[in-house]
Amino acid sequence: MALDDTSDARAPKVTLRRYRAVFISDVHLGSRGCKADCLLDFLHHVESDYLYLVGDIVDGWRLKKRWFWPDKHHEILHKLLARARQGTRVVYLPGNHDEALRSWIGRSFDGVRILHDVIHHTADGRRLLVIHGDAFDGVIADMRWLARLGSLAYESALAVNTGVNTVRRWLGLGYWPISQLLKDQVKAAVNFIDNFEQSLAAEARRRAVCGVVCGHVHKPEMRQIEGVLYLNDGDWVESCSALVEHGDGRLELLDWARQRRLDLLTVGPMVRPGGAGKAAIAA
Ligand SMILES: [Mn+2]
Repeated sequence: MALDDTSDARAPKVTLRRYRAVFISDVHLGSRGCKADCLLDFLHHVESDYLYLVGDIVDGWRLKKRWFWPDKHHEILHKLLARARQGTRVVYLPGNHDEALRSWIGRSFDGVRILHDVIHHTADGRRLLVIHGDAFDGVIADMRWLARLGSLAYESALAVNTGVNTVRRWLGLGYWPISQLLKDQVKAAVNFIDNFEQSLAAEARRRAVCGVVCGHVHKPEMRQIEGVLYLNDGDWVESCSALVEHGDGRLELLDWARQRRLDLLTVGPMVRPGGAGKAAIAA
């Protein structure tokens, strides 16, 4: 379903927004969990001077298991890369799901720079470290079996989420993000997110920057941690969120789905209960 202004009467009109910088990550193109319609809608309405692709844009892990590459995923990748030709400074910081790109770090393609991490200078003179963040994921690094367990629990939670919400939709009720709830509990059990946030904040302090922009854990966040700004741009699998910098340096976390009042069940590929595709994976 197309989601431009004319085709969906429920979506409020949005004029083109121009930001100084846009940070997105964890799009997971090539996986069924990717909310492609929502991201296409975002790209339709948002332009920027800088565009940071903060990792896990393409899900190489999924693609290796099974090839899944719908036209919309191709369109997204094409649109993102085309921004560089249109004058946007595009930086791609590969994550763990697109780690194959890490062998190209330091090079440029079609004007898109590929780097491991980068310092972004905001309009109001702050320095922000931009990095995917998987290197600071203590669970993945130290306890792979625990990460796998968490991943399994998370996938089950997503399957339950889809089933519950299909029923809720039949009953005319709204979307209820149970997976977010369950994921929070599952991962809180191993202090996953908390450790991650603390580690990234510590790295920002070590590098003497004002803050850090990252992704990886699929949990949009903007808060101070012991004197540094922790900014997580979220993901396009569940939250459909982006971090943006306004012309004056002000930073804002955009909850795009909420802003556009899109029903999360009607955008993005549907996953049938018990079915053909598990949405998303662990961060
Ligand atoms: Mn990741």
